[in-house]
Amino acid sequence: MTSDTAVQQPAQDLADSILDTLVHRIGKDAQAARPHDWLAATILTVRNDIVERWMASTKTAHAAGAKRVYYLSLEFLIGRLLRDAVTNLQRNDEVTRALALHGVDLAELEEIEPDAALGNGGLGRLAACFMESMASLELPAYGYGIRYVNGMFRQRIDDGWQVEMPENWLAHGNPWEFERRESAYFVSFGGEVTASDSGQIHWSPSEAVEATAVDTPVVGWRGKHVNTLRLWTARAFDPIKLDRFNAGDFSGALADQTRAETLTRVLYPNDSTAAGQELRLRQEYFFSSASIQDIVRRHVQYFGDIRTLPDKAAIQLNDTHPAVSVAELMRLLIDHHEFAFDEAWKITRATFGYTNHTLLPEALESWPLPLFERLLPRHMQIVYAINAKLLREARGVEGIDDRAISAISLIDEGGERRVRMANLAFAGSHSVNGVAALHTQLMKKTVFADLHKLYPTRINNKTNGITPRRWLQQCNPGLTALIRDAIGDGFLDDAEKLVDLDVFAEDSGFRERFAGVKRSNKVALANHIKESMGLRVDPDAMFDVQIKRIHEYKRQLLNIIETVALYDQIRSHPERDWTPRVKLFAGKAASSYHNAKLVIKLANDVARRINADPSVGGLLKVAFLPNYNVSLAEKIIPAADLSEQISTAGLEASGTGNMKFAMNGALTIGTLDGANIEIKDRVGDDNIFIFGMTADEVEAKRANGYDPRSVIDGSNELRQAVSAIASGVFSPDDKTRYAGLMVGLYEGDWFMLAADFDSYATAQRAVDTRWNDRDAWVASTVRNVARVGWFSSDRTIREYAREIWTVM
Ligand code: 4GP
Repeated sequence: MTSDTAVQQPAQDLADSILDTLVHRIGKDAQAARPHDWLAATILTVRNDIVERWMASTKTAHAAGAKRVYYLSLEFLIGRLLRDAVTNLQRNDEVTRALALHGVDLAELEEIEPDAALGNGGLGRLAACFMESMASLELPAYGYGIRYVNGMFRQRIDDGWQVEMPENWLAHGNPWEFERRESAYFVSFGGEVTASDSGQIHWSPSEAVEATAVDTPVVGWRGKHVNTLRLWTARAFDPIKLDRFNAGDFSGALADQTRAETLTRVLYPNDSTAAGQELRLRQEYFFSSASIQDIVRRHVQYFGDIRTLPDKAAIQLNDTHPAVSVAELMRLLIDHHEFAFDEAWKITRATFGYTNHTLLPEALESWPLPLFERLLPRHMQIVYAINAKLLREARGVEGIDDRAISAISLIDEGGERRVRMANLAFAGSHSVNGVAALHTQLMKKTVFADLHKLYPTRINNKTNGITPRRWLQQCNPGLTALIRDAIGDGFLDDAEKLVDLDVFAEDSGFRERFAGVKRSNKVALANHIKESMGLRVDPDAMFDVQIKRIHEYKRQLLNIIETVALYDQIRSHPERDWTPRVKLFAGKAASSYHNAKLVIKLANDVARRINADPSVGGLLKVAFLPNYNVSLAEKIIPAADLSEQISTAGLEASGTGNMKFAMNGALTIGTLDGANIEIKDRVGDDNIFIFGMTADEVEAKRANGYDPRSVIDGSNELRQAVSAIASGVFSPDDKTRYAGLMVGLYEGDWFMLAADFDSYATAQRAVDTRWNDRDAWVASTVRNVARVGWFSSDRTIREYAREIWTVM
């Protein structure tokens, strides 16, 4: 056999298998097959390989009696899976060649795979990175969540406005998943709790749904280990009531089924209406209960004694959404396993860990007590019992006064009584962590100050990370190949080895190749922008990017106002040597978040005006790319030159986009917020553009009375930009569209855009200067890539594994 045929052989075998799958599983022949058929056939074929590794992983974990990690999250923003699986199995070339034998292009198939968007933003994407890292580090782990039929909405931009369309990722079925009918549990709601004479507690619920497991394999790097993402789907106990059906009441006959299906129908809605709130709490309990029942069942089956649960299971609560799990485990231990309260509490605390992802007050979940009690009467009793114990403990601690007691309490007594989920998660966990150093420090000082006084060793930090497989290797193959040429393969297994690249910042030949990779990524993105929105952008201009959820604290508005100011400047001083820039925005706004939606419209209005103005022609372009999701991020990030991380200091818990950009050779312009601080510490002050107030300065300014009006009036550029927007320069069709938004800046400016504006604009001009020194710019970008290997989620997961879960 020549070496050529040796290479060809597996591809031919694989091509045969894919065709066989196409015919026998999909029921099409090669002539009739549509791209989605080839996609399904390819996934199903690759999946065979994965399933074998999956079973082997499970058997090994069993045989070793290994402790398992359970990551409970209402969100998993996993994105597309084919490229992830094929790269992690290192079968890219083989699959490409096999499909080519059928005249099919793997890259085209990858593009039509739906983007699984079972999450809103940061904490959901983090969960997906963590799942991949846990598999890569060969830690036996399960992710538990909900299999939403409709994930994050699809964003359409109509005349500049966001329009939310349902996302239908399951339209063509989902070849990755396995439904496990045998793994089903009842999850109950409502009813009443009674106690027998002997004190035996009995909960008679008024309603029950069935939770069925649907499993997706998660392939680790080099395919050495495969874990499970177990998502629950809801079914009515009695799917159709035949008596009603026969009586002609068709919708009544199906009412239970509809009610059950609603539970797992959509990614949690805004909790602005009472009905929405109830659904959200139902979703939280539904998936928590099913997951805890599954964990307890598995433990008893393998290890017999439930007392050893904390030795064999570490349950991590991804924010407070699964916090009711604490009460659910207590219920099972007390009511089903007949433990005394204190012993149940000991087991529970030793098993749970809780991660907080935001200090924003509106995101701290609490449930109206009557609602909680109506839906979960037994859990309400347990919450009261936990609270009694907690407050007894607190009363004995020096320095804890009545004010502190009421802050520690699981029940918020100010106004309408509410159950505080963060306090429940905190009390029920042995570890409570923040997601970046500053955030953790602020947790201790603000929201959890009193709980921290009570349990001073419980709060710890685990700075976030990103998986370098998806966020470097897969999304940026050009850069990955260049790095391999320079420093070898080691960084693929240990991202911290990227540091070997540092010396190449000094190598002009390398810098040129590095810049060449960036340029071709920019050409690819420019083509995508041209095709998707008809806008031509120059790949030689600086790509200045802000992509993330649209939120006032993230300050897209600051960026837009600075863009308007720059536009003014370019027109007023056309003789200056302006740096050509393309300002790119993308992100979704919560459907009920009025100001965020207005910011999207403003970005689009500003873009329309600037892009049509020949006087700034090649110097400034603005684009708002619709429907931001994981796949779009994978296209944009490798092509970015400048990464905008400009939140009001103290408000962005960590950020993970900031890490992805730096790892792909973009320089950051940012505030001293979240993980930006740690990025700065690693890349060095010369390789990042920091501006604005620190978190302490923000706090002090707020305390001392901040007067935005005087700040705006004191800054020419800012005042002019604000007044242009307010007076309708960018909205001639509705001149007052932005008046309110701008008045908001004058009268309150809670997020302190005005206070940071001048410093931001100055930093932007420093960016221009550096850009114009090409060698210095590219050297800085190389140093960014070299120095951010620490932000691999492998490092983060190792820290969780050693310090919280004790599984390493
Ligand atoms: C996000 C935080 O806003 C972000 O800073 C952080 O990087 C991410 O979690 C992961 O820790 N929070 C959320 C949320 O997504 O829903 O609160």
